[in-house]
Amino acid sequence: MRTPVGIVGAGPAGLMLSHLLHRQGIDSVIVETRTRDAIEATIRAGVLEQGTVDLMVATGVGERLQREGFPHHGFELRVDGVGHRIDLHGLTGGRHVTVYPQHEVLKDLIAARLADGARIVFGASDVSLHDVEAAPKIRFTDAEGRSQVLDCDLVAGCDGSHGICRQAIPESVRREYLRIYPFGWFGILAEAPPSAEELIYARSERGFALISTRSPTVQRMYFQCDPNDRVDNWSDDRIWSELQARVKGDGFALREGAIFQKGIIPMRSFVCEPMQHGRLFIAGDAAHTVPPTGAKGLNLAVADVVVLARAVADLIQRNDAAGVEAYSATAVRRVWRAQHFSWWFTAMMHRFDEVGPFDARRQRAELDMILQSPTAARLLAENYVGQPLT
Ligand code: FAS
Ligand code: PHB
Repeated sequence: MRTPVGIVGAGPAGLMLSHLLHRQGIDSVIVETRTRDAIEATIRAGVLEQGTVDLMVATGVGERLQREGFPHHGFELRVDGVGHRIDLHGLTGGRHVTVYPQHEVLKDLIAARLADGARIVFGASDVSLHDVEAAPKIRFTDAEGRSQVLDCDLVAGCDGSHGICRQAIPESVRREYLRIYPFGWFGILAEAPPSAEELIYARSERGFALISTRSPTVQRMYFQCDPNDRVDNWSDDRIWSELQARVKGDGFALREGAIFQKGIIPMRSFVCEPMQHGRLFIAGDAAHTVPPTGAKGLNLAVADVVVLARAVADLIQRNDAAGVEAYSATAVRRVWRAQHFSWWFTAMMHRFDEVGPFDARRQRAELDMILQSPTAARLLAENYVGQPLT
């Protein structure tokens, strides 16, 4: 098989890239290890920046998002049982976020790609990259067990944080930046009505909690936990009493329900530079991961491929290589901004057992600054809703 752009991975990065290239008349083939059903059932992100929503609407895949997504014009910072609203809309000149599950975004993108006649190879195995410097090839075994070779002009590595593409950038040129946090998030999905109109980010003596949502009947919640803890150490009763303890105050209590999914999410900040080597370009979690506190992961993946799609179109259609040559330098600027914000919000809202009394009080003072200074609150709001996609 031959295609101008071979894409490894059908997550938000790979699917959005294929979609944007298609809209510019450029063919691509996606090679994905998992099945369509598995991808469309993956519980992950839940918050879309305004830029991501605007892009989906502007490129014709936002119809269901506009119908079923929930615009959130603010969120609550709940500190030791007292709620403080962060007015995203007011503090950012009318911008907001939208709650719309990642797997619904993937369903919309896959449906659109297939309707446009795209080639998505689901259920591939033994995926490997070859000669990414000059004449890239993606070798894989398809779902029928046949070994295949995909010749490409360019390869986009959109295979997530545990994929193979990043490793194709030689260690001699690859620089990796890593921060591992001393805690994880215990995440649940529960059949329950919403406990609040907007998301609640809670900081308590017992640690962080996030009260998020998926729909009027399904709620998503997280609490800070020991990263090495085990899910089966936590009965549903123990989970609810822990969540209630972290948000209790001024008479507020969570509306409980049957928990039907639970898992522990590791927390780390990671960046790989450069995000390109020869004719290989990596995007999304393949190049960087953020702690989910700032809800940036999916949105950063989309931002990367907006830059990459334009650069690839310039190269293929106008023989102008400036964009692809500057891809990494362009994309990492936004990546580091989001890395800082995600670290800052995480550091401010989580409990760090190993910090001394000075840092504990300083952390609290930083939070008070957000609660008392509109300028500081605006900084939080602007980063939370995200920068417009260039
Ligand atoms: P993905 O990991 O989504 O996709 C990579 C794809 O590549 C997968 O389909 C995988 O099967 C495939 N693949 C892997 N190896 C392969 C190989 N060798 N060959 C072929 N295919 C291969 N982000 C937010 O913005 N907001 C949130 O609220 C949020 N919450 C999160 C909650 C959780 C629990 C987690 C884990 C993450 C969360 N994130 C959030 C971040 C998350 O959304 C990621 O940033 C996003 O999925 C990144 O998208 P991709 O880069 O496309 O990678
Ligand atoms: C989620 O709904 O999964 C979610 C929301 C906000 C975050 C992280 C995760 O910051």
